[in-house]
Amino acid sequence: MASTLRLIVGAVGLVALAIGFLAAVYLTAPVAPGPDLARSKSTSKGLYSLSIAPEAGEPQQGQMHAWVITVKTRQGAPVEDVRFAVGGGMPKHSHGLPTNPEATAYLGEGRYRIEGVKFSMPGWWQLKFGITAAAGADEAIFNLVL
Ligand SMILES: [Cu+2]
Repeated sequence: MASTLRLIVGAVGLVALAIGFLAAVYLTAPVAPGPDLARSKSTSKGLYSLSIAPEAGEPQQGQMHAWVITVKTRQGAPVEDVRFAVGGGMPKHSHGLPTNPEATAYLGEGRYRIEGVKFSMPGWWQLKFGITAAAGADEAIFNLVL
């Protein structure tokens, strides 16, 4: 009888140890870093500061929609006469955008409308903006998760 009790206490102790070990592993495991979802950032060479916003609510999967991108100098002055190259895709799927978005209008104050954006599936997308203006050519990548 005493030996059975010792066995049970031992088994319970082992289970507790295992749970403690798993909890320690789980709690100290590094959290997988998600993509940076900032919608305002400097271009890679620091020539411009960009911010993007969907023109009419958050984009839905499969829906053609437009973004407004604001281009400012490092000092914060609106940038006019920008030439854009818009690209992107899904980095985890190795495919590009299903459409060819374009800047279609200058809205003033450094703001431009980018039309023809479509995210055809859920997941992690990137929008890449090549910016060419008086200060030179630069680019930035924005991450979006649908
Ligand atoms: Cu995909």
